[in-house]
Amino acid sequence: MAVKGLGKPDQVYDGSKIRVGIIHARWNRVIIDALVKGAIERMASLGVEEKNIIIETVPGSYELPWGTKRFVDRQAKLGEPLDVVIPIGVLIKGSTMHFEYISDSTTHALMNLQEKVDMPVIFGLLTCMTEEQALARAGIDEAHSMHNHGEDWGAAAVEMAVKFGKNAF
Ligand code: RBF
Repeated sequence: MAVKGLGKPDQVYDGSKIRVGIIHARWNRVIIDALVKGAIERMASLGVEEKNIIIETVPGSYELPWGTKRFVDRQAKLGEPLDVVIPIGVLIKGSTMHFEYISDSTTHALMNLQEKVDMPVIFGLLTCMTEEQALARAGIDEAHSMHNHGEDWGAAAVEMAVKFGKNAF
Protein backbone atom coordinates (compact mmCIF):
# COMPACT_ATOMS: atom_id res chain seq x y z
CA MET A 1 0.00 0.00 0.00
CA ALA A 2 1.32 3.45 -0.91
CA VAL A 3 1.45 5.71 2.14
CA LYS A 4 3.61 8.60 0.97
CA GLY A 5 2.40 11.50 -1.13
CA LEU A 6 -0.31 14.11 -1.21
CA GLY A 7 -3.26 11.75 -0.96
CA LYS A 8 -6.80 12.57 -2.00
CA PRO A 9 -7.86 16.18 -1.51
CA ASP A 10 -10.70 16.86 0.95
CA GLN A 11 -12.59 18.34 -1.99
CA VAL A 12 -11.98 19.32 -5.61
CA TYR A 13 -10.87 22.94 -5.82
CA ASP A 14 -12.01 25.07 -8.75
CA GLY A 15 -9.02 26.92 -10.17
CA SER A 16 -10.93 28.79 -12.89
CA LYS A 17 -10.60 32.18 -11.18
CA ILE A 18 -6.98 32.15 -10.08
CA ARG A 19 -3.76 33.36 -11.65
CA VAL A 20 -0.68 31.24 -11.05
CA GLY A 21 2.99 32.06 -11.52
CA ILE A 22 5.53 29.38 -12.28
CA ILE A 23 9.16 30.44 -12.00
CA HIS A 24 11.68 27.75 -12.75
CA ALA A 25 15.43 27.35 -12.73
CA ARG A 26 17.15 26.23 -15.93
CA TRP A 27 19.63 23.81 -14.37
CA ASN A 28 18.81 20.12 -15.00
CA ARG A 29 16.42 21.21 -17.71
CA VAL A 30 15.03 17.83 -18.78
CA ILE A 31 13.76 17.21 -15.28
CA ILE A 32 12.56 20.78 -14.84
CA ASP A 33 10.54 20.62 -18.07
CA ALA A 34 8.77 17.45 -16.96
CA LEU A 35 7.94 18.94 -13.55
CA VAL A 36 6.61 22.17 -15.09
CA LYS A 37 4.51 20.16 -17.55
CA GLY A 38 3.10 18.06 -14.69
CA ALA A 39 2.17 21.16 -12.70
CA ILE A 40 0.49 22.80 -15.71
CA GLU A 41 -1.47 19.68 -16.63
CA ARG A 42 -2.75 19.18 -13.10
CA MET A 43 -3.79 22.83 -12.82
CA ALA A 44 -5.53 22.68 -16.18
CA SER A 45 -7.48 19.64 -14.97
CA LEU A 46 -8.60 21.75 -12.01
CA GLY A 47 -9.87 24.52 -14.25
CA VAL A 48 -6.94 26.95 -14.29
CA GLU A 49 -7.00 28.74 -17.64
CA GLU A 50 -3.91 28.70 -19.84
CA LYS A 51 -3.86 32.50 -19.98
CA ASN A 52 -3.74 32.57 -16.19
CA ILE A 53 -0.53 30.56 -15.93
CA ILE A 54 2.45 32.86 -16.24
CA ILE A 55 5.88 31.33 -16.66
CA GLU A 56 9.21 32.93 -15.84
CA THR A 57 12.73 31.52 -15.48
CA VAL A 58 15.92 32.14 -13.49
CA PRO A 59 19.38 30.62 -14.10
CA GLY A 60 19.60 28.27 -11.10
CA SER A 61 17.77 27.36 -7.90
CA TYR A 62 19.79 29.80 -5.84
CA GLU A 63 18.15 32.62 -7.85
CA LEU A 64 14.64 31.36 -7.06
CA PRO A 65 13.86 33.21 -3.81
CA TRP A 66 14.64 36.74 -4.96
CA GLY A 67 13.48 35.99 -8.48
CA THR A 68 10.16 34.85 -7.04
CA LYS A 69 9.83 37.99 -4.94
CA ARG A 70 10.43 40.25 -7.95
CA PHE A 71 8.15 38.14 -10.16
CA VAL A 72 5.33 38.62 -7.66
CA ASP A 73 6.05 42.37 -7.45
CA ARG A 74 6.20 42.73 -11.22
CA GLN A 75 2.90 40.98 -11.81
CA ALA A 76 1.21 43.20 -9.21
CA LYS A 77 2.64 46.29 -10.88
CA LEU A 78 1.42 45.11 -14.28
CA GLY A 79 -2.11 44.83 -12.85
CA GLU A 80 -2.04 41.05 -13.26
CA PRO A 81 -1.38 39.94 -9.67
CA LEU A 82 -0.69 36.33 -8.86
CA ASP A 83 -2.75 34.33 -6.38
CA VAL A 84 -0.05 31.73 -5.85
CA VAL A 85 3.45 31.12 -7.10
CA ILE A 86 5.34 27.86 -7.76
CA PRO A 87 9.13 28.19 -7.77
CA ILE A 88 10.60 25.06 -9.37
CA GLY A 89 14.20 23.89 -9.15
CA VAL A 90 16.15 20.65 -9.24
CA LEU A 91 19.26 20.28 -7.11
CA ILE A 92 21.38 17.19 -7.60
CA LYS A 93 24.23 16.40 -5.25
CA GLY A 94 27.71 16.75 -6.71
CA SER A 95 31.15 16.32 -5.23
CA THR A 96 31.34 19.66 -3.41
CA MET A 97 29.24 21.26 -0.71
CA HIS A 98 27.23 23.38 -3.15
CA PHE A 99 24.23 21.09 -2.93
CA GLU A 100 23.95 21.40 0.83
CA TYR A 101 24.32 25.17 0.87
CA ILE A 102 21.96 25.87 -2.00
CA SER A 103 19.33 23.36 -0.79
CA ASP A 104 19.33 24.76 2.72
CA SER A 105 19.45 28.47 1.92
CA THR A 106 16.91 28.25 -0.90
CA THR A 107 14.46 26.21 1.15
CA HIS A 108 14.60 28.62 4.08
CA ALA A 109 14.35 31.67 1.85
CA LEU A 110 11.31 30.27 0.02
CA MET A 111 9.61 29.43 3.30
CA ASN A 112 10.24 32.93 4.68
CA LEU A 113 9.14 34.51 1.42
CA GLN A 114 5.54 33.50 2.01
CA GLU A 115 5.13 36.06 4.76
CA LYS A 116 6.88 38.76 2.75
CA VAL A 117 4.69 38.35 -0.33
CA ASP A 118 1.65 37.30 1.71
CA MET A 119 0.67 34.56 -0.66
CA PRO A 120 1.24 30.83 -0.92
CA VAL A 121 4.69 29.92 -2.20
CA ILE A 122 4.64 26.25 -3.15
CA PHE A 123 7.80 24.25 -2.44
CA GLY A 124 8.77 23.06 -5.90
CA LEU A 125 12.34 22.15 -5.15
CA LEU A 126 13.70 18.63 -5.63
CA THR A 127 16.84 17.97 -3.58
CA CYS A 128 18.15 14.67 -4.87
CA MET A 129 21.22 12.61 -4.09
CA THR A 130 21.38 11.25 -7.65
CA GLU A 131 20.16 12.05 -11.14
CA GLU A 132 18.13 8.83 -11.07
CA GLN A 133 16.23 10.03 -8.01
CA ALA A 134 15.40 13.27 -9.78
CA LEU A 135 14.28 11.51 -12.97
CA ALA A 136 12.05 9.17 -10.97
CA ARG A 137 10.39 12.07 -9.13
CA ALA A 138 9.65 13.80 -12.40
CA GLY A 139 8.02 10.60 -13.68
CA ILE A 140 10.59 10.08 -16.43
CA ASP A 141 12.75 7.23 -15.16
CA GLU A 142 11.11 4.22 -16.73
CA ALA A 143 12.82 1.72 -14.46
CA HIS A 144 11.97 3.39 -11.15
CA SER A 145 9.27 5.80 -12.15
CA MET A 146 7.27 7.44 -9.44
CA HIS A 147 4.51 9.94 -10.09
CA ASN A 148 5.48 13.40 -11.27
CA HIS A 149 5.87 15.67 -8.26
CA GLY A 150 5.03 18.66 -10.43
CA GLU A 151 1.44 17.38 -10.44
CA ASP A 152 1.32 17.59 -6.65
CA TRP A 153 2.69 21.12 -6.75
CA GLY A 154 -0.03 22.14 -9.21
CA ALA A 155 -2.72 20.63 -6.98
CA ALA A 156 -1.25 22.27 -3.87
CA ALA A 157 -1.14 25.65 -5.63
CA VAL A 158 -4.82 25.53 -6.59
CA GLU A 159 -5.91 24.37 -3.15
CA MET A 160 -3.88 27.02 -1.31
CA ALA A 161 -5.01 29.87 -3.57
CA VAL A 162 -8.67 28.88 -3.53
CA LYS A 163 -8.85 28.05 0.19
CA PHE A 164 -6.58 30.72 1.69
CA GLY A 165 -5.70 33.16 -1.11
CA LYS A 166 -6.42 36.88 -1.05
CA ASN A 167 -9.86 36.48 -2.63
CA ALA A 168 -10.85 33.36 -0.70
CA PHE A 169 -12.66 35.06 2.20
N1 RBF B 1 21.46 25.10 -9.66
C1 RBF B 1 20.43 24.23 -9.68
O1 RBF B 1 19.28 24.64 -9.87
N2 RBF B 1 20.65 22.88 -9.49
C2 RBF B 1 21.89 22.37 -9.26
O2 RBF B 1 22.00 21.15 -9.11
C3 RBF B 1 22.98 23.28 -9.20
N3 RBF B 1 24.20 22.82 -8.91
C4 RBF B 1 25.24 23.70 -8.86
C5 RBF B 1 26.53 23.24 -8.57
C6 RBF B 1 27.60 24.12 -8.54
C7 RBF B 1 28.96 23.60 -8.23
C8 RBF B 1 27.37 25.50 -8.79
C9 RBF B 1 28.53 26.49 -8.79
C10 RBF B 1 26.12 25.96 -9.08
C11 RBF B 1 25.04 25.08 -9.11
N4 RBF B 1 23.75 25.54 -9.42
C12 RBF B 1 22.71 24.66 -9.42
C13 RBF B 1 23.52 26.94 -9.84
C14 RBF B 1 23.12 27.87 -8.68
O3 RBF B 1 21.81 27.59 -8.25
C15 RBF B 1 23.20 29.34 -9.16
O4 RBF B 1 22.43 29.48 -10.32
C16 RBF B 1 24.62 29.80 -9.47
O5 RBF B 1 25.49 29.52 -8.40
C17 RBF B 1 24.66 31.33 -9.77
O6 RBF B 1 24.21 32.06 -8.62
